[in-house]
Amino acid sequence: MLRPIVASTALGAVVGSVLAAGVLFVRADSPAGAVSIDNFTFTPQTLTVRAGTTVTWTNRDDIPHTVASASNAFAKSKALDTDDSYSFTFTTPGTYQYFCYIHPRMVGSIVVEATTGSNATQ
Ligand SMILES: [Cu+2]
Repeated sequence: MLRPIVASTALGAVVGSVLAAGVLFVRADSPAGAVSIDNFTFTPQTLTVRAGTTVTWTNRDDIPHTVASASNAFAKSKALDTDDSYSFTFTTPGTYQYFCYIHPRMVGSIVVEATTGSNATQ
């Protein structure tokens, strides 16, 4: 009767280490950018990243905010409560203006630069 339990525990350990390896791979391979939302302001207001970067917005304000592309380049976030975050991976070079659709005067932009091959700095 113990055998299935042991087998399932072993499988759990294998799946766990595969997931851990996956996280390490993603971290090493895809750069990250961060924008914080505080006091009705996106900071930095303009963030420059390389193509392939995952940008994460985190709401540090005590009221909900959102992130929406001015040109519908990416799906808009839901309303982010305090400490909620929203991420999008920018793969195409360009300038992406965005705003908070609850407070449309809150604007920011992400500038995505082309990767320059193997000499690109990490
Ligand atoms: Cu807002």
